[in-house]
Amino acid sequence: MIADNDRNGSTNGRRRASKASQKKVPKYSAFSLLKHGVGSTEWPRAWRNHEMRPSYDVVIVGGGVHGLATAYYLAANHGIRNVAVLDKGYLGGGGSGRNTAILRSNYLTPEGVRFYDRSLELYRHLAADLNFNVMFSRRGHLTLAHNDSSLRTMRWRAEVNKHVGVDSEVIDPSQVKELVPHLDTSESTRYPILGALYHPPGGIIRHDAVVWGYARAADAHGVHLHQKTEVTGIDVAGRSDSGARIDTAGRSDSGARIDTAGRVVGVQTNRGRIAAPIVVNCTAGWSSTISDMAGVRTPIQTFPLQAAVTEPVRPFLHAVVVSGTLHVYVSQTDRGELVFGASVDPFTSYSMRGSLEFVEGLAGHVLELMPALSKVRLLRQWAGLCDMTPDYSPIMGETPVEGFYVDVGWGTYGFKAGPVSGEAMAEAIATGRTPEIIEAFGLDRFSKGELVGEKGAAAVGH
Ligand code: PYC
Repeated sequence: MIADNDRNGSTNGRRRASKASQKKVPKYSAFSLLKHGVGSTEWPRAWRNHEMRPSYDVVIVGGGVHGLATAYYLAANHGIRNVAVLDKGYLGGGGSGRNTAILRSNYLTPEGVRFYDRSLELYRHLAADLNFNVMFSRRGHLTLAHNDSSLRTMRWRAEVNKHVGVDSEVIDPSQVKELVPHLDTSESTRYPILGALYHPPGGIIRHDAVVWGYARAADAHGVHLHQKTEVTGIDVAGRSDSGARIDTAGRSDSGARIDTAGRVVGVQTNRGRIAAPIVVNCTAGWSSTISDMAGVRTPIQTFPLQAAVTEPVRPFLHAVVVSGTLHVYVSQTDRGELVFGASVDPFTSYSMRGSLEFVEGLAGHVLELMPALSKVRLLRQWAGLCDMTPDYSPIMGETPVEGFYVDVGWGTYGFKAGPVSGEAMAEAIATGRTPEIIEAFGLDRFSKGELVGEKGAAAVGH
């Protein structure tokens, strides 16, 4: 927790410095577009480069949507501005720029539905909040059922969703056909469509714009964004069993109970050391290696997930379509490209290369769903990294190491949770209390056996 008098810096001098570092951001508007167009003037850079300070109140590791949103809400909601976001590459170069930008809240558990619905709510207002066009497009989300057991899970999800106030219902194949006429809903396919979970609030968004919008707004509040800054170590003071890693039950490698797991005092980076009483792990892909640096073990395995995009075609697909059985999900961007994804690769790896096997499998499955796409050409493919937990829910909040927070283990759900995660992590840090909306996602749930099983809500095969 950060004490009230520390929020803008613990001395008046630091407070003044912090205020001075806030920037008057020119508004993006029709008027400024006209002004810059007519005057041929340069747009100011969206965020600044800063010298790295020797210390910050909060250091956030990971410059994707989670890290940037946490920084933004720390500053905007709680006045905590002496904050640095570190990324070993560039902002949004990890999972935030590699996902398929699908938004939805039709999860299976009440905890999950409530959480992702708050995110959707924040996404709906994000363009206005950040003064940045994030191109949110609410267009409806369909999860197809090709067998009785999926249909049963869809009904279960629909009931939980309605109970929590989220709009979802199971529809039959003729209603599916009305929404997506190009889907093959005949009974002669290998896996006929028996129905679908229809979730009208679901949609897509421009994922890069979300990252840039949060970065620009965080910078305007005085947050420092340091790209090409790799964390190589996390400094922890006062641990009783120095060097041991701590598991979810607070035990060391040797099984001994650790009385004090210590407190975080800073990070080592490729650009030098930074002192900080609070360090937040907002990484994806390398989240377990970063947590390990603080001596905190997380039950996470990392798998690549591949995606691909086609050349643009005339708009014809006005909903997001997911088929877990065929391992495909597809949406059409405003530019007309079709964005596809499939299952996670069947092995743990940190590789982000695409494979021929993936596109061959994808093409076959897409054509089973929409035979009319046989002439459309793929333009690009790529991969991102998914940190899978045993129950397909994230790990959020403070850890046994005082001041070391995690916002990790997102599996294939991370991007859609960005805003609510940032909001909740910022609140946890500012108040020292775990917000109710993330209470179920603590690290200790694994030792207590209180898992939050979300596998049944996965769009992606596993
Ligand atoms: O959970 O909707 C989802 C999703 C789509 C792609 C990856 N995850």
